[in-house]
Amino acid sequence: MIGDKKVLFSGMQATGNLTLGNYLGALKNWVTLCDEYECFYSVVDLHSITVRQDPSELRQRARKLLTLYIAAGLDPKKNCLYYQSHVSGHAELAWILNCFTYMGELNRMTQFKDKSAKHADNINAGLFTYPVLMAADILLYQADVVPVGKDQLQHLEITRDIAQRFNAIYGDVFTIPEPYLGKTGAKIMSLQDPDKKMSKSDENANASVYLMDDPDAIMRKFKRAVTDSEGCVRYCEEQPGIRNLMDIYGACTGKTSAEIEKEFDGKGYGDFKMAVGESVIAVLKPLQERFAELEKDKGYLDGIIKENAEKAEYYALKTLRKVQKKVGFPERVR
Ligand code: ATP
Ligand code: LTN
Repeated sequence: MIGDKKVLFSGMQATGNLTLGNYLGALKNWVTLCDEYECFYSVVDLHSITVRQDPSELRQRARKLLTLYIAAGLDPKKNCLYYQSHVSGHAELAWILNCFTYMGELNRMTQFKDKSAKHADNINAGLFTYPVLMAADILLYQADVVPVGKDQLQHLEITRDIAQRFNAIYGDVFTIPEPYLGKTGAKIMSLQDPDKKMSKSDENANASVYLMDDPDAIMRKFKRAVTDSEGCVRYCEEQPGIRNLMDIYGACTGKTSAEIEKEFDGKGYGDFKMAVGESVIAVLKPLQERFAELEKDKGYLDGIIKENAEKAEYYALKTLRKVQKKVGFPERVR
């Protein structure tokens, strides 16, 4: 708890361009959580180097992601938005937690198996201990809740195991985090294959709408979106493509599927796709404008980055000092 609020932690990697899925499924909902929770959202750049990165590109992407957090509506006065690499406690706690994590546990992580198959030429120890760093992120802030996608639930489970193991030895040091299962956003599917999640690492650019796409690109992608064969706008099992477009339209306009069916009664896919494209453009336009303004204001952003890192560091150090004492490191003489 911080004050009378529970703590929420989440992070995103600055790899790839954010998609409409990331926005409607995560960011848009994050914006609503700061009244109820004390929120920390990190750009997890330490995690990013588990895969080889071009340094200047990584730096640019990280700044872009942090700017996007704000452009999407996360108020940096109410949410702590910061770079993981600016708070050294993440790496320090990760080291300690490494000594409380078993090889066997890490061997079971499916993301490690997937990523090592994908990057067979660079199966580094960081990739293997990635979940321990993630545990450190979460435990450092004594987070109560962690909003994550399904693919990260296994990492949250190991975080809980590590925290419980540590607490069993040293007493109540860490809060045991829960996955955040509150009002989650729509799961947005690929525009080219509605059985697959829209994902920023998809190689087919037509499969995803990126948050920075211009109106022409957005309309083009929706016109090309894979639809079904019934020819009508109806929310049903047999029409995964149309269902996905209805989810997107609903998330952008606030309309229910019944309202959408009524609105497009007697109309074909063409009209509907145009309307979906326009609704997405209307949602992304203010975000893009705000992003452009923020990018120009270097001084403002730098100020936010510094202030938020200091705030994160304050809470991180509180936990780290406690942990260091518990494991038996000598006290600091000031
Ligand atoms: P990658 O392709 O690199 O795995 P991703 O686009 O799948 O990335 P993540 O970085 O894993 O996205 O996830 C960031 C957040 O966005 C998570 O909270 C996740 O649940 C959410 N998210 C990602 N894709 C979608 C989607 N298609 N629909 C809804 N939410 C999504
Ligand atoms: N592994 C996560 C990103 C991530 C994270 C975290 C999410 C790193 N640390 C802590 C929640 C809490 C991912 O790839 N989506």
